[in-house]
Amino acid sequence: MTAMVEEHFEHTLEKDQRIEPRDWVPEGYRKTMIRMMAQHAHSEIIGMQPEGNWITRAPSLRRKAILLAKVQDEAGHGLYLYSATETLGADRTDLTERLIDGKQKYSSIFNYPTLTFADVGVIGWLVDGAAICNQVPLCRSSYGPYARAMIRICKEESFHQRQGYELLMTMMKGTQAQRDMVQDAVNRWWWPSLMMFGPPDTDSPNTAQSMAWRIKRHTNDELRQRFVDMTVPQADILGVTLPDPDLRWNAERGHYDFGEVDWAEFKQVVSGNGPCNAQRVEHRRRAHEDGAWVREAAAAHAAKRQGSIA
Ligand code: FAQ
Repeated sequence: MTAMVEEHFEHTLEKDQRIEPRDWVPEGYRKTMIRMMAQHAHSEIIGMQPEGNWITRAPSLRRKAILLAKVQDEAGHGLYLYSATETLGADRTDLTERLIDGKQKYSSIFNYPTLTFADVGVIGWLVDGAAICNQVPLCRSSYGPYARAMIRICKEESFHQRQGYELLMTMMKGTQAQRDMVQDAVNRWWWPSLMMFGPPDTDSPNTAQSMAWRIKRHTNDELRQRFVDMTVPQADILGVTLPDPDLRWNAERGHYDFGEVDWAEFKQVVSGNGPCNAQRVEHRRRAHEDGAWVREAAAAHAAKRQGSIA
């Protein structure tokens, strides 16, 4: 029996088909998928904060409506991904508690502050751009519920990326002060965006196994390079400079060369010591505690309905 289910798992991967919740999976596969989906869900939920910070201060009704829609989409992505983790037996309440107790990670990028409205544009352009670059290949990830979630999420991320780029285009056509604001935001967000792809391949403990299980389809460095190649021409069109003196086209490689990411900073941020880690987690904790009465009311309502049906 065990040999048969193991064979089914291996065959499914070999044929590049999807693993579904009903299928047997090795314990390591289940744990890896839950970790990755939970971290992704947490990132979407925590990721609402840096931009959400600007909803009340958006410069026009149009920008406010767009930003509100984007942040709502992020909440939707988070909930969708928590549901995907539940198909593998995880419990959403438990995952939320692990997040606010600092036991589970979320993307390092959301621990940086949003100082001006240009940051909203740069998050759309660079952060959503990096997210798309990382997540489009995950639409072919071996775990069915995650791969399917990625299809919808990527479509929405793509709208997010365009709204950011359009916002920046508008600011770049404005005053010198607006152009300076955009450049300043690019200077602050460029390197943290490159960190979103994770540690270098030589220092990435999970990549080899996740590639073998076809959970990940490319390594961290491959995707980081793809992002740089995609973004440099966009920066030229926008008229901003990317803050890397080593950035140049390498005709031999057919890619842009770029400087070394500050991995010491990355490690600091991932281990909880970034500029906004404490604030982000504390905000999430408060929202969770303030929402307790809603969860209780929903549970009471569900119990009552079930009673009346029975
Ligand atoms: N930040 O061995 P690896 C978004 C952790 S969504 C924090 O290379 P792996 C949308 C890693 O988890 C952004 N931790 O790990 C949006 C592992 O942890 P462990 C989130 C990081 O899994 C836009 C350890 O380091 N996207 O932006 C980071 O093979 C705008 C060792 O690393 C996803 O989650 C990091 N940057 O590769 C929302 C996509 N990098 O084992 C709002 C799915 C690594 O200690 C506004 N995830 N770590 O628990 C992935 O593709 C992968 O999990 C990677 C990491 C590539 C992130």
